[in-house]
Amino acid sequence: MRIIARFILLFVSLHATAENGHQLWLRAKNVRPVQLVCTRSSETLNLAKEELRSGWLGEANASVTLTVKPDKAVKGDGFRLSKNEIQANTETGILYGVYELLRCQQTGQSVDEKVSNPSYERRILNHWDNPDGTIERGYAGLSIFWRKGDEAFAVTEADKRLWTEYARANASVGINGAVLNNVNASLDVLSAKTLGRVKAIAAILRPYGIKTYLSVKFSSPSMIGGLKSSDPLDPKVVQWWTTKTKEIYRLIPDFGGFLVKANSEGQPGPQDYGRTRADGANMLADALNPFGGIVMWRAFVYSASEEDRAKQATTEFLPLDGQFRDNVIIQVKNGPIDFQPREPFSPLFGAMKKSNVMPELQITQEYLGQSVHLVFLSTMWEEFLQSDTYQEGAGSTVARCTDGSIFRSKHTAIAGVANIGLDANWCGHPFAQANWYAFGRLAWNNMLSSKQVADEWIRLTFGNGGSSAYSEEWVSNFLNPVRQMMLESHEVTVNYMMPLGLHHIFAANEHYGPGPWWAPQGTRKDWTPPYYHQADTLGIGFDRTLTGSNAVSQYHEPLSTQYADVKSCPEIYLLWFHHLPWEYRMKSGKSLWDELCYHYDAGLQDVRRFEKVWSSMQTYVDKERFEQVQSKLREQSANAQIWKDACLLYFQQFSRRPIPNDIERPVYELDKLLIMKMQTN
Ligand code: GCW
Repeated sequence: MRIIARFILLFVSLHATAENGHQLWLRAKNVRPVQLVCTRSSETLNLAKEELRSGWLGEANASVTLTVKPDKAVKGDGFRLSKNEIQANTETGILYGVYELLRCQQTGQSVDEKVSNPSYERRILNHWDNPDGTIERGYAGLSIFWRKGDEAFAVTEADKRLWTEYARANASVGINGAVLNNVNASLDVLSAKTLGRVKAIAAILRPYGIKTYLSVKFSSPSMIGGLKSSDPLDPKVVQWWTTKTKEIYRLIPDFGGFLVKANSEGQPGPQDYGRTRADGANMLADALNPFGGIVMWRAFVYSASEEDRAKQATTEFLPLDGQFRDNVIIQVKNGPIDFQPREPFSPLFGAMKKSNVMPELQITQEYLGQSVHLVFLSTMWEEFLQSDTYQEGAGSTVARCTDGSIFRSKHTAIAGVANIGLDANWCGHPFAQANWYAFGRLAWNNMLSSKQVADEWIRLTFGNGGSSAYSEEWVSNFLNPVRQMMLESHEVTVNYMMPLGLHHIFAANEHYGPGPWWAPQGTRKDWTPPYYHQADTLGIGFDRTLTGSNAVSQYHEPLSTQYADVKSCPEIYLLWFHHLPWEYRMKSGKSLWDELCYHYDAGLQDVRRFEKVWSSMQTYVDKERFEQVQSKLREQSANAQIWKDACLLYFQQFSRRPIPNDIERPVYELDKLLIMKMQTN
């Protein structure tokens, strides 16, 4: 008996110390006492105080003053910070100031006097979670919000604990909104039971400054409301949404609003009734307006028409500019197609001058190795945010076009499709946590460098809880090489998946492995890779110049000319905009075919190098995370081999050229690759 008891104890204590990654980047240790001066008290301020007490690494017994008072230099939930004082217009601003102060301490930076204002008013996670608990494009377990079964709507203590941890993690990086369900919205979302649960979630998120939003199905009035139609101009439909919206606000007074995917990939929308997208968005916006709610109306639209898919969103939305209510924000994916490993920015940014426009980024790695590949997305987002649209002269970056610096938008926002699930470590891959972190940090400050973001994240996540742990040795042997690996990881992945502007050459619908050949009979052309790579014996690439789809014309000069001219088109976008002969001379002097081969091979070699980098980190990382990352990198490099072999051997059938001799030979046969299904875990 005693032995069993001892075993249980051992198991419990082992379990308690096993590192499962659940704490994310919030790991302060060796904290010191601190004296707090704050005359007010509220749920949010109490959280702020509690965070300071449990995370203070400054001078022992120092005194810190928290003051809520109006200050013109401070905007929204921004704050004024100094070593011993945090001042803000709002209580949430105080909380953000506390997290910033603690982050400085925990990462070993000095706390400089400064005002910090958010780049975007709304910094929102989009959860593609379904009511049955599954997650579309989720790779880290089931939903933290929804589940199926008898207990689906019971709000348990475990639920509350998890939602609190989730809220805290978000607030610590400035995220202040969560869309709780999939844009492919279920009709159940507006049921009384579901709204009851939303109310419970909202109650937990509220003190952390986070608003809840819902994705709604446009056809709800006819599908669940008993109406004959869902025509946005039908007064009964308007009335239905008005009543429903009131019901929601009765339950959740600070409800954020609706996210809508309409007339896109089979979803219903205003066009089903001969109305415009603006008619649809405005009808919902009017219902929300009395309560201060907003509509995020997605521009992810394309149909099986003959027009180049990359052009369709702009063709449809640009003529509607100026027709949307000021509480509508057009939510545009970063690129014109669909979260590909690399895309140029969507030409809608900066072009819709009379509408609120917000970027949608994808944190979940649908097209970037899911929860297996180590890919730090911050560099990709930085490249996007800093892209110059030239819409109002040089320097009209996407960041400035969307954050209110250039256009006087009533609302500014940015969304990221979440990578969060019930997995103990939330995101599947330990390094995928860095993408959640980076989204929040860039949403708060869209000028941050990825280098800084990576640096912070590594220190907080692997640094043993505080600045005292950052010896020079640790910095040079752990932090620097790991940060370098993170900063290179996106380019490396692009290299072994889709270099030089190639895009959408995945096998089947799971978007994981390579399938440049994938085109089952009867499948819509624009859902198959050959539509995108256009490889033939003459060359490869999608001609989007005047001789092709002329998508280049959607960009503002000088970009339009720059992209159209093969000489000035950046090589990272070459095959996005041009169909070129295999023997085309690249800037390196190599032929296009050879260059393609070198890119694929470099990607593979670099992942192998990452494996070695990580293997040398054993002494700096707990066993669990060390081994988990090691095993995932092993799989990533096996996958990179498959990507390289599949793409080169397949395209070689058209190029009819040898793979340069100094490149490692493919190890697979093409006919095996054609039938191979790459596993995602
Ligand atoms: O990227 C594609 C995904 C779909 C997704 C869609 C969208 C939610 O493959 O799974 O649906 O985009 O963004 O609406």
